[in-house]
Amino acid sequence: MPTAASTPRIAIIGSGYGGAVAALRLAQAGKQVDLIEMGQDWDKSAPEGARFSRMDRPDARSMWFENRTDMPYTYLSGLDWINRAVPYSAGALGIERFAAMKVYVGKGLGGGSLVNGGMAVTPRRSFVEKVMPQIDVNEMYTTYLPRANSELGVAQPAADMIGNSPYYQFTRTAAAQNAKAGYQTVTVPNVYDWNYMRMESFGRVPKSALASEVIFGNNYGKKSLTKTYLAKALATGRVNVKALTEVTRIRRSGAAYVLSTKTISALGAVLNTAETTYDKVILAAGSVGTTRLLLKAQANGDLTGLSDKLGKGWGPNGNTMVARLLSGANSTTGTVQSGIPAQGLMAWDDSEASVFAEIAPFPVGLETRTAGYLALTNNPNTGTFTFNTTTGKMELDWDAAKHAPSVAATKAVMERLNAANGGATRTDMLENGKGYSDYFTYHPLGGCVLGQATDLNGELTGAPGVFVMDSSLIPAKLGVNPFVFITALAERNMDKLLAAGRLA
Ligand code: FAE
Repeated sequence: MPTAASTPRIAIIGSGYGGAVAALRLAQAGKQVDLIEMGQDWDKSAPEGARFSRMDRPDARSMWFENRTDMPYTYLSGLDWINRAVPYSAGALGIERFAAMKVYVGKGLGGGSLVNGGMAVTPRRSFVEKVMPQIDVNEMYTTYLPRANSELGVAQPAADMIGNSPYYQFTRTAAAQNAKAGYQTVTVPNVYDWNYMRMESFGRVPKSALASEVIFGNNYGKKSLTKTYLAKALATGRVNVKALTEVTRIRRSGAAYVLSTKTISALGAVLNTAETTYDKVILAAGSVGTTRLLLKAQANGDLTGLSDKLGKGWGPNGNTMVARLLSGANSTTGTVQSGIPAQGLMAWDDSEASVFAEIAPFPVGLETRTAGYLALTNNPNTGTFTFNTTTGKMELDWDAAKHAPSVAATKAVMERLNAANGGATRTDMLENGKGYSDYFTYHPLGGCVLGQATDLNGELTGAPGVFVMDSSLIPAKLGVNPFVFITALAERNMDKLLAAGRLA
């Protein structure tokens, strides 16, 4: 049915950072939108306090249709002690599995903001100038990054918590070891409410970050998107959330687009399928989700004329995880640990040896004398997604060889820490006895790169009226955790698209 240009039917696919920014800015511009999200609307699924599970007590709310948890640190002392069987259902943490790479993703209204560590870091300008020369970087640093930080509620960690709390002994010990090895320690801003965390430590409010909640969601304290962008967007009354609804196909129909959807119960039973026509479609299903929908549409002939750059420019943001077993005096990391990281080792100069190693907690309730790190690195390699029409699955060519420069850079830093402080890299916590992870990421980036598979505002080449708004726009790496930049880029693109009348 034709609609007047002033009332376009608009769908947003996915409700993470890109989707949440798009929903808010469209609603504020007076547009009605359908926000289609394959995961649960957790605020509706359960009362506050009962939405998410602890890391050490996983249950049906934890994993997205898995029979068992699959945590980044798989073992302790080589024992299969960490992962547990869980009921197969629509939990908050998903894993996209490829031949040699596992991509962790958030599932539900709020996307990755539900399960991530809240680390909200503005990338260094010199590096953004290198990786995204196609944008006006000045505008990002004067307008869009400040706006994103403000809307997301980013704050520096509380000095008293890092300085004195027993929950941050792990970070103090690692910081002292950085200093001894001649490395700089930096604080890592976060969207966790530090006042709330302080009250947790006093026992005045229900514990969340201090009770092993993070990767399966936080019941309190974390300003996930449902408390920031999405709360504002929903308050306009113009955003219609369709939760537990997956877009399975996008195809062109004249000047409009037909989305096929499948709505399920939390246990996975298909409740209905539908086809709905929209004038404008915003893809915000994340790097993997967006690229998969588009490559599938290209392979099936549902969308023609797409760029041959589609699927390219992917990377894991150089993510490499490592743990050191500390030795000697001053090597305790505490029997209690906050789930929210607060500091990192900064050894970044934009060269390929650059490492930003965030000091990661390992809150298992034991003194493990273990310093964990999530290292972000400057890996020169990129990956490519392709769609296999025989299996109907998207494939990714990232492997250990492509990851090797990230491992080498991280290893150089860890060896210097070990040489200065004693201690050794643990090989009893990751898969296959590895000391450095090269097979998973929390930070998938790229696949539908801005200005390559899209125009410079995110409109998909060959498909006018389809816009990409998420982490797939950013090629491969950023040098820091990505959600602040993803948010800022979506703000930029929405400003430009609305001003140009592309969403009218
Ligand atoms: P994302 O947030 O992934 O949202 C995509 C949404 O689309 C999800 O809700 C999906 O369920 C939904 N979806 C996918 N496919 C479909 C479909 N076909 N139909 C309907 N819905 C669909 O996308 N980043 C940081 O900056 N700091 C951190 O501390 C940090 N820690 C992390 C820890 C973990 C465990 C994980 C998994 C990620 C972490 N990240 C962190 C990464 C960050 O959350 C991620 O870069 C962003 O969430 C990506 O934002 P997008 O908008 O691209």
